[in-house]
Amino acid sequence: MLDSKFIIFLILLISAITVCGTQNVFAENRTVTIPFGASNPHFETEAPFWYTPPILTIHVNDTIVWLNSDREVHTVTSGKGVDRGEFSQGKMEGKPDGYFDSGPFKPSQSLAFTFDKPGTFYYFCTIHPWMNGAIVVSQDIPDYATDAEGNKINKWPVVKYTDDKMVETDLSWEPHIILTGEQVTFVFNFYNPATSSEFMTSTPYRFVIVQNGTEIFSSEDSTQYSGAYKYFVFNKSGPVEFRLENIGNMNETVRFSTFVFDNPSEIKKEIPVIQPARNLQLGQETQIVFVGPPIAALAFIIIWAKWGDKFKKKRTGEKL
Ligand SMILES: [Cu+2]
Repeated sequence: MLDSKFIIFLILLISAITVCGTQNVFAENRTVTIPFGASNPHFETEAPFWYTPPILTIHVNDTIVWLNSDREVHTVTSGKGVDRGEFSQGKMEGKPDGYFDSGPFKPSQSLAFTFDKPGTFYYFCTIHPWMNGAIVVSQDIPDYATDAEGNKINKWPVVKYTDDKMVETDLSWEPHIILTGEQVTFVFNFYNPATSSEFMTSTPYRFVIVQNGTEIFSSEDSTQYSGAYKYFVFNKSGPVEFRLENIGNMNETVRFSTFVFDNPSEIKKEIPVIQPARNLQLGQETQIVFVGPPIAALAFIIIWAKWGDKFKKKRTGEKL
């Protein structure tokens, strides 16, 4: 017969394998290739991009493998290389930001880097600083709110008590899932837990928001009756704590927490130049070709309409 301890051990082992397996399924490996000809900054290069693909969107904890398929030594260095304008002025030094740096790597060698934080990360080649690329690391935003430890918040408003159980505080925030740059409305009420009745008199309080150990908002106020509301817009992502302090001047604090996510619409997509001039897409520098001439033609028509008659008369006069 199987020992019960052994069965428990077996269950734990299977759970552990399942958890590890699930994490592996979600983290992906993606490849960025440095194509043949990438070292050539000029028109005649066949390389469609400096790095292929030039902009790649991945998730937190995904790994990028850069593969050098060129016949020259290159680097993959985080930061910004030179743009077309700087290159034309002879500027040959990019600005590394220190997040990652492959150092020189030879043809057919590769570099792997795991992105463990969200954001837009530019990179370039220090040897050929016109070679630019970017990795956009997006954050998975859950479809439910959690506290700062990641526990799902099942019931709204969230209810907390002061340590001495003298005050019950209900706090709700809208929207429940907080994104940077979006206004959040906080609504809170104070109750007497013994009688389940609202505080019907004006109650002093201090509403405080703490993010990454820093107080980013503080408001000392009094409720009209049992509750009040506040507005706030977060600039940064990360765990946050909402405190209601000194409720009713009783030196009692209740704490709530959640997580602020980077607003996907705020992730910057501005990239220096990610491909050689001959392979530029419509909408980049080729705008000069397509937008420039019509504007010049229009300007000519306007000038002709204003001054053309005088010019014609002058010529006619000459003939007579
Ligand atoms: Cu290079």
